[in-house]
Amino acid sequence: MLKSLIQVGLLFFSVYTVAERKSKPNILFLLSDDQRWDSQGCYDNPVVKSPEIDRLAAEGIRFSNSFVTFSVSSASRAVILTGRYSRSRSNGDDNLAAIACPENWDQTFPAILKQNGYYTGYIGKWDIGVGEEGFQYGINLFDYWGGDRWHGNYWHERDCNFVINDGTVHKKEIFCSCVPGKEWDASLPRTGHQGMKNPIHTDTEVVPLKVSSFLSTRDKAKPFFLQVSFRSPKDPWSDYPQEVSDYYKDDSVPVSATANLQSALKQPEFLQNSMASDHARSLLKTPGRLQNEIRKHYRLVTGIDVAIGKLRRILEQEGLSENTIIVFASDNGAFLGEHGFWGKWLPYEESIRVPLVIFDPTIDKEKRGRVIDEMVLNVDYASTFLSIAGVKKPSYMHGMDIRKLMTETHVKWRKDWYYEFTWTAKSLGSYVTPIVPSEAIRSENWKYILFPDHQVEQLFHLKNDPFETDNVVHNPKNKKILALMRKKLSYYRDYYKK
Ligand SMILES: [Ca+2]
Ligand SMILES: [Zn+2]
Repeated sequence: MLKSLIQVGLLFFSVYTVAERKSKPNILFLLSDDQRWDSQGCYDNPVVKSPEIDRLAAEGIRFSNSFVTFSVSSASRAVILTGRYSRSRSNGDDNLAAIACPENWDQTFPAILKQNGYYTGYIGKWDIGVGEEGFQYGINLFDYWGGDRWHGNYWHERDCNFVINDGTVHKKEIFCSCVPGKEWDASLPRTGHQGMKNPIHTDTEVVPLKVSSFLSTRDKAKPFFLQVSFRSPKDPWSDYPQEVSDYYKDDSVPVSATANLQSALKQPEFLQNSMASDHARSLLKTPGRLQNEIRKHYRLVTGIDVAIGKLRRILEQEGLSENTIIVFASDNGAFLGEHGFWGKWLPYEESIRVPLVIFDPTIDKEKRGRVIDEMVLNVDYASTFLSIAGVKKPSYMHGMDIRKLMTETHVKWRKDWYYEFTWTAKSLGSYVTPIVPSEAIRSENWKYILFPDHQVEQLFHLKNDPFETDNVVHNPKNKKILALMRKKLSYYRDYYKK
């Protein structure tokens, strides 16, 4: 009896592993650029129309507390790629993507997925590493390469290399060959439609075209991983697609309680004079201007949404919708005038908090359609992708496996985490105002911020003060929590250096 049970067990075991190997899920990772968490309907935005993301959240899982550990494109993308804190390789100033370099490319998650039988592809903004060397790095890392130069273009001509190249043979020639324009830096590929002959739009039209190209040229015997890095909704915000140009025209757009000059004047002087304030101040001075800018930004968000709808239909047509996990996130947030700030970089919520929606058709139906409140980070994505592929997380990766939260109950999870921003923008030259470096500890209830160059500390009680308006660092009542936060910061700073 026992013997036959063991035999049956063994039989089941071997059948299971073969079936599992055959049906490893595909992963479609959609990464938007500079999109804060609350710019979509499913995150309670009262204005933005985002039916496709909302549906993805309703059919999948939405994460209400999702953050980035380093809030700027290049660094966040390198953190995602390596699953490591930036500090582990660099103190920052010149090469933001120093943790992702050719010497450790085989330690990144796409390389590991490839080693484990995945066919891999990349489409859109890359922005990791410096110049041609950085592109070369991406080209070597993926089977299909559709990465674009710099931030990528909003508008392309129909016969542009980026649009027509299939991403498998002439990988180096795939970059946009559209004529540079005048309004944007002329040394970069043109963004915007002015002066172009027959343009199409990057995110709503090019992305589905490129994804179809990837799907038709891939090795169909293998499961795939495809990362799509959207151009939207990063500035310039005037370049939204024509098909959404009428959206939000007549909508009243609410702005945050701290998007005003009074809040701006409350900030320490070094922050008021930093790059984060340059643009916001001028917008806040004229009523209505900020709302108009936000309308354009929201059109770009809806442009992505339209593209996601097209992608889901393509997956359905290809018979891939039941075995393809879709992950939607953003590389960093964006201020919309809060505290008089613009851009990102600083450790306030608007800058570090991003959307995360995971649609996983392979998990039980009753586990879907949920909201998960645990704090998840961009440094977790690499470990999570490997977990989906059934690959053990290497010890050098700092992140946690988000999929555990999706499939298991009572998961032991982080209660706080470390934020780092070591870059000053000095490498961009003297024409930009510097960015102020910062570090922070973000817990469920508190945020502690250190501006190391100025030795200025801030402490916010997030539960009572979600808009971070009342710095209680000097309140004697908070002595204990302040001491704890200082200790945590110095611990994490050293820990991630290794
Ligand atoms: Ca970005
Ligand atoms: Zn182009």
